[in-house]
Amino acid sequence: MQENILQPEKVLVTGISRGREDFDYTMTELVELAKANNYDVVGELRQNLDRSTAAFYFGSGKVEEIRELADAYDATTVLVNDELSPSQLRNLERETKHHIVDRTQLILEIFANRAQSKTAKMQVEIAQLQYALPRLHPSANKLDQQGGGGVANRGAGETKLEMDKRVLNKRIARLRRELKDADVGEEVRRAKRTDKELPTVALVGYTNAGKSTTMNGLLEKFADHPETKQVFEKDMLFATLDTSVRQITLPNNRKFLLSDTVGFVSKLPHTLVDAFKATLAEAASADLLIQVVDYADPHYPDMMQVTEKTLDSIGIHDIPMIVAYNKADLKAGTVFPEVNGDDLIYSARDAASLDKLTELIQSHLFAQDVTNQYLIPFDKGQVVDFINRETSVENTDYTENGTLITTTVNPIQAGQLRDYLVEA
Ligand SMILES: Nc1nc2c(ncn2[C@@H]2O[C@H](COP(=O)(O)OP(=O)(O)OP(=O)(O)O)[C@@H](O)[C@H]2O)c(=O)[nH]1
Ligand SMILES: [Mg+2]
Repeated sequence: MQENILQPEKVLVTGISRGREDFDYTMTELVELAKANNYDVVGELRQNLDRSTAAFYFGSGKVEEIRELADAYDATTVLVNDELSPSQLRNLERETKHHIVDRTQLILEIFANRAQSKTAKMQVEIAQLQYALPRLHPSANKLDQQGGGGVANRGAGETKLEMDKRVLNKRIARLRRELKDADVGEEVRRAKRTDKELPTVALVGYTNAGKSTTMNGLLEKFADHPETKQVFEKDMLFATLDTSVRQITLPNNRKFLLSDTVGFVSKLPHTLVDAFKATLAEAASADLLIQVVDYADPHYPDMMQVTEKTLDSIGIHDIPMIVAYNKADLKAGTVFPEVNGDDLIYSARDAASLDKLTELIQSHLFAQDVTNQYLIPFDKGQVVDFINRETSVENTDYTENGTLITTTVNPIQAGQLRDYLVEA
């Protein structure tokens, strides 16, 4: 293996409180995001301030302090905990004499580094271009507080700006067209086509909560084919950027589709949420959501709030949800697996936990199933085949009048088999 001779870039982590209770948590998370992007965090600077200032984001006096601290620590870049306006970004860069990266840009960089599939790459690029668009500026050296730039300032610079904007807009439009052709939903539809009306379950939640590990655990136990591909799981932020869909067939022959998708983080840039709508659409069409929570992280209540808010912002409401409190093995003294209504305390690495999760999924998806007895005449072999293949058979008897089968069926199958029903 080649040794990495590149020294990680040294950064200073900064932010203002805005009177928010989750300030501490978002600052801690900013450090994690910085590490995820291979930055070396050498210092931190916080300011208690209720509102950001239009020109500098920070209040008076702080900008000078940032410059001195960054110099003292030999930091090349200053990370800021919020998305900055174009003018705040320019002004801060000029006054601190350091490269400024705001939270949005940092998250965009991580996504860009992680993106593997063509679709993920296109989605990230759209988000990056949309971030860049309002930040193109012809007079980067001029102090301006409102970001307007001024109409009096017409000249060669502005012409170039217009041209740059046109190029970016054209690129965005082209990527959008290509994305539409690539059709992110294709994998899902393919799975649905071959398997008729299978119910779908989507794993959602904060990044690094254990969604992919949960999916792999269920696949190992119940995948339709032994060779069904596992999904990528890793202890890092945003390991998953694409949606994967797999079929699960339970021992009682009940089937459903399970999907794993991109995780959330606090202050997820709206350009990214927008760009990833197609990827997240799978969760939007699910019959059941499993919100995976990292129960071992002390900040898990904040993370749940962010998840609920993000789901809401992408238009996901009113889908039944199991809340699955994961990594119970890392939380000393926790008894697991434990079911409490629709909630589960579990570990994605524990077989008994996965059984409990499966029971919960079944109780949601198959609540309308009924157990019936059917009498199938001997000349209707294909009906017996259908029952054996598609339903959950409990008992089969061969009588004079045909095959007598006791089985559990869903409402659609009950309709299809109506003619053979033996009334109780
Ligand atoms: N100890 C322990 N570790 C777990 C458990 N579940 C997941 N992990 C670990 O947590 C890390 C993140 O798991 P992933 O499944 O990749 O998390 P994810 O929710 O898919 O994360 P993103 O794809 O980044 O959104 C991995 O290192 C897993 O091995 C668990 O129950 N116990
Ligand atoms: Mg994942």
